[in-house]
Amino acid sequence: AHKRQEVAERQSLVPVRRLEQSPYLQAQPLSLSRYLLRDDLSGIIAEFKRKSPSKGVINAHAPVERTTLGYMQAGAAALSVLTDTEFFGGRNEDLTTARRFNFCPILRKDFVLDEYQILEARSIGADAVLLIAAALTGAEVLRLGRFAKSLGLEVLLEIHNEAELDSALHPDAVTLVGVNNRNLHDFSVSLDTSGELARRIPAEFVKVTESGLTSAAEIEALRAVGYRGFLIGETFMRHSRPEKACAALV
Ligand code: IGP
Repeated sequence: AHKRQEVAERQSLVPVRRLEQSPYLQAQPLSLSRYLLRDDLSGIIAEFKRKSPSKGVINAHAPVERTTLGYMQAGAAALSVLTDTEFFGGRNEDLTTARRFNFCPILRKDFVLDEYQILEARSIGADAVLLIAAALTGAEVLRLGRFAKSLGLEVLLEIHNEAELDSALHPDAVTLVGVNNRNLHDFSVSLDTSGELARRIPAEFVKVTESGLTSAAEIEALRAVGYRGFLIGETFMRHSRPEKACAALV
């Protein structure tokens, strides 16, 4: 409900016709899925996240420019930038800053509820958007996913369990499926979630494992069961120089 209000307020300040004038709409977005499937890249999606509901402040000082450029130089295949302010301390400008300093795919991490936010993602320089199955109906995933696709953005559908997978997996709206290892109710993390759901996800979708990853050994174990994308935030961000933690893991 909060999110809807926040989006409505932004929309009255920055109407759709203004978003449509963004120079980023003239550029071709990069394909997150293709970058993750490249075998000369690491598959790591390195996240810029200042705080979270489960951990509070993780890193209040690392600058977006140095951190995201450092992530890419360290060998991250792609970036994830939180733009939600209330829970994650992010802003749209963070993503645009990351865009200016990088030439890899960027995932906009936010709670997407409507088309405006998807056009907004495109207008700030994102290449892909996250849709969270737990927060949307199957019909909404289909509608929003198709809209994203019409703008050239890829959709990463986030799931936590098989029921969400069954209700929201639309091949013409979704390109990547992300299994979130973090339980949204108690914030506990178990990589077994990814282990168990791997064989339920049809092969046409690129599999991404999200949250709680801390080591190269964990990444290799999940790669062996089919994951090609590894979304990592806190393990990097809790260091004063997150890009160095990324370099140490790649
Ligand atoms: C990263 P971690 O445990 O490495 O910091 O997790 C990412 O998976 C997490 O930030 C995330 C998230 C989300 C944040 C996953 N899904 C949805 C906001 C909204």
